[in-house]
Amino acid sequence: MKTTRLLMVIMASIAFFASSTVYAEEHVVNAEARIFKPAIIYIQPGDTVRWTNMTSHNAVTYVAPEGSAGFGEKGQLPGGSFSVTPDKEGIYGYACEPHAGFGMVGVIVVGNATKDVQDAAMKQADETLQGPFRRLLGSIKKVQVQ
Ligand SMILES: [Cu+2]
Repeated sequence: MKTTRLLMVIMASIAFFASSTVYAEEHVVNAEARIFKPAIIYIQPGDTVRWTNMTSHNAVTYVAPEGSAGFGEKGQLPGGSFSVTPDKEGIYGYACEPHAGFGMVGVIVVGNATKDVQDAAMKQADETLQGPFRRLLGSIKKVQVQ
């Protein structure tokens, strides 16, 4: 009887720690020539995005969910590789500033991509983006809504 109870406590502890550590995943986006691959990624809250091969590129948010700090403040994310954990659920549209004119833009969808979430991101992009950064409108439009 005592052994069974101890076993249950151990099993519950393992389940608790497993659930708190297994869920955070890392997703890799590679800079290939002048595109991000994959251009659209779908992640869960708490997941990390790591960009690789970024020596001559950066990744700066131009569209972000309301209240989000975004990332890549005006080119603060250059270099070979770096990681970001988006702070809010929703759609992030980012661009490589030197190559935005070549369409080097990407989208991160955190959590559920509903039509409302997509519409809000499209509205923000339409109202705020200029020049080549408007290419993000097309990328956000390609997000698979649930
Ligand atoms: Cu670039």
